[in-house]
Amino acid sequence: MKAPQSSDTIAAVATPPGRGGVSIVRLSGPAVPQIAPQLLGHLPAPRFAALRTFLGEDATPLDSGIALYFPAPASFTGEDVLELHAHGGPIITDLLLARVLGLGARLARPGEFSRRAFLNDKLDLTQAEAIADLIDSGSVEAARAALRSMQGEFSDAVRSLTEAVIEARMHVEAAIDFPEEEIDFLADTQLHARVHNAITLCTQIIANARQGALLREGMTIVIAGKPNAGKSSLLNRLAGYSAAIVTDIPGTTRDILRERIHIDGMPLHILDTAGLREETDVVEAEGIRRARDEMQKADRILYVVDATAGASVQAIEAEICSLPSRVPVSIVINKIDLIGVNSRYEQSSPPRIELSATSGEGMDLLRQHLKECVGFQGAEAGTLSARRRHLDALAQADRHLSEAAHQLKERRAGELVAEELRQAQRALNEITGEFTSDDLLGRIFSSFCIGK
Ligand SMILES: Nc1nc2c(ncn2[C@@H]2O[C@H](COP(=O)(O)OP(=O)(O)OP(=O)(O)O)[C@@H](O)[C@H]2O)c(=O)[nH]1
Ligand SMILES: [Mg+2]
Repeated sequence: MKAPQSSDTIAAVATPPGRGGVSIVRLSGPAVPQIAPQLLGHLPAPRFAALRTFLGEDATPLDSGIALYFPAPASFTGEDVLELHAHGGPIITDLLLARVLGLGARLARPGEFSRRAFLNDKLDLTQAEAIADLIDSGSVEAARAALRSMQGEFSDAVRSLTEAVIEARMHVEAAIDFPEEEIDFLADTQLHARVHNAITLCTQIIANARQGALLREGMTIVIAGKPNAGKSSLLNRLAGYSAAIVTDIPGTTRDILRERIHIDGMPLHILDTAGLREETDVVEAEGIRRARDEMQKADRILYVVDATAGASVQAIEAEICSLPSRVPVSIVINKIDLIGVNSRYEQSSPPRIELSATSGEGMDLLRQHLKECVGFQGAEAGTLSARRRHLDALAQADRHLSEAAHQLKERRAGELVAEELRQAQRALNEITGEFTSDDLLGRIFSSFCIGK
């Protein structure tokens, strides 16, 4: 599956553009031992920091700095790697890069160093992705989750799940190979236990990975409620500016409004929607239809209620029943300034926050609540940096495993069980990259930055 050793040598600036103390130009590939002497006088001793003059054409000095040589295979990419730590100015860096390109290296494509590390089995796909996530992380929590995945926690979890699936598969395939005993083999409680064990593992990984994906990509929160409840006012408060039109006319908002905000570095996508009621015209009807569409796709719904409307707890709960059942809901009782009560946060089920979008009182409680929803506070030791791609593959594996359990219980159809388990394994292999098309690899690595 993996490509043979690269024949060309790549180079790129590994540090961000601009001025700084140090800039690093990195090279990887078989020509490093030939390029280094022309640039540095001679090849530095492996893994020792060598202070050198970097030589241009005709041995004119370009700069002086540290050279580090990592011979294959003990390097990040698994190939011969040379790092040149020069002074951090754009001109010096460009000169140095041009020099190594002149000596036979070619400019690396985005993510090409990581791709080579992956192809040389230095890291698997989730680890490579975790490096990019670590660099991009917008919060300490996201960085921690990425670090855990980079160090292999996610891959290890997926691998032990794959092992569990393989065990079950071997059991079933043995049953198929000995058809006269098939029924007995498939009735074996040990096999049922194995499949269920795999399902439990899969559920656990999904929970941890889902948290990680939320940290990385942000939760999508839909603000919903009756007209005039103060949904747009709440969006404006969260966004910190007047993004949505607010009036006292019920039915002001019709289109979906989207804002991307950060709470202490945690990304959130907030959507304001049309108030839910028996619509009065076609435009509003379409707005409400879109609101319901977005609610289906949300990670959480903030259901806003006007505190002055005097709705009882039961009445509010009845309203919530019409929302998509799969999506968690938090109740926001808005306009407490009008009834003269203090802000409050009740960690009940569903959670309930009482606030005023106009005065801003209680907004800190809402922010705290949203952070808690992502496991942003407290010990989220298991959270692993993950992407939608991983969640999709895990969901697929979960579906096949459940189907396998069903086939096993209801029909005892060995061939079908084996096929479901095979599909589950395939989905899992896609996560770590043991079974990944070139096309997918291209998409993943091209989203990395150059020099990574
Ligand atoms: N006193 C007070 N008024 C509020 C508060 N929040 C919103 N309002 C007022 O309530 C009215 C409706 O607010 P909006 O934010 O437009 O309500 P909405 O839910 O977006 O309404 P639609 O878009 O029509 O569904 C406006 O006059 C706001 O000024 C609040 O916390 N306190
Ligand atoms: Mg509105």
